[in-house]
Amino acid sequence: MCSFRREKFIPHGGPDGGDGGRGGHVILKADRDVDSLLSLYYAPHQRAKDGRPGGGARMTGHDGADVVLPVPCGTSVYNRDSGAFIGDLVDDGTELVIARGGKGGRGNWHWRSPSHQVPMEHSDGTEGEELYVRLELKLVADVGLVGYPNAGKSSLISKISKAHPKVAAYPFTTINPIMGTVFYDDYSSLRVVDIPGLIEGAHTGAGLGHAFLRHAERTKVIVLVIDMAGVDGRKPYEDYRVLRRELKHCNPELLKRPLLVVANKMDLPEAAAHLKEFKRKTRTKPLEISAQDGVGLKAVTQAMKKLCKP
Ligand SMILES: Nc1nc2c(ncn2[C@@H]2O[C@H](COP(=O)(O)OP(=O)(O)OP(=O)(O)O)[C@@H](O)[C@H]2O)c(=O)[nH]1
Ligand SMILES: [Mg+2]
Repeated sequence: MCSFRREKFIPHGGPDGGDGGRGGHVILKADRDVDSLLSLYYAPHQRAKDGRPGGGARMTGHDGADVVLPVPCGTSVYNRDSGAFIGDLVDDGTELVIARGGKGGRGNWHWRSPSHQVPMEHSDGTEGEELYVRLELKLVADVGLVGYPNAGKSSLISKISKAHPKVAAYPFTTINPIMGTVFYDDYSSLRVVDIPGLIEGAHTGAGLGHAFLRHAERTKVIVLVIDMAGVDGRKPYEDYRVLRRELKHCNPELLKRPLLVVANKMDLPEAAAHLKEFKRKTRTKPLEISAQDGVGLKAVTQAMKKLCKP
């Protein structure tokens, strides 16, 4: 504001133009009660409020209100045009300012001096930032279930948590990652994610591809669910090798995580022979379970807990 004090008994009141307020910021805030980016998908243009102009009597204008957009924990923010990584929102409550509001201008009061008593100068505010961002959600879970289609991942998660994904005898029943929470007797809990089935060549796009494996990137432990009965006519130990290879192609870091191998469908008669061969060829000690009958699940959940909290 450029203004001068004019008052009946105050001669030469002098300059008194105040500053403008700053524009609002656009802020993303991780919120554990939000579970998808859907609301931003439908309202992608977000604009914070303008700052208010300064006034006479050295009054500073109001700052513009910020826009705080809740996003799920595990959201990564990238600049859409340059692809540059801007930040991660992992813990509940963390905030990331993605576009700062412009600064307010300065009023003519600032230009006063004994030799410059009628300053008409004032400065304009600056423009706020404007940009396009790409938001990517990587679910934050403690444990990721990885396996071939039909291995029984969904059966397992539905038995150990309250998640109820569809379970059916055809491949690729699960096409989106499903979250479930396992509760323990000591009131602790672990978040488990059921990742859609992987097949050989997933890194080249076969099946549903390996894009979903990014959800495994943030897990502490990976559980490989193997169909030990070989219901779909594959060799279980081959499955194990292929799964490891696909994990490596996706992100070599994944294989450095603690890996828990689970032999599912042990209720079927073929499974025992396969398991013997599996142990010999892979030198692993899989936990034997039957997700369908609920056998051996306690050992799995306990092992998950042990690996997650060393
Ligand atoms: N006999 C037996 N069948 C099982 C067991 N666990 C799962 N199944 C069956 O295997 C089939 C596939 O199970 P799902 O849990 O849907 O397998 P999934 O790994 O989630 O498969 P996708 O979602 O397609 O990747 C279903 O018909 C289940 O009933 C088990 O322990 N024993
Ligand atoms: Mg499934």
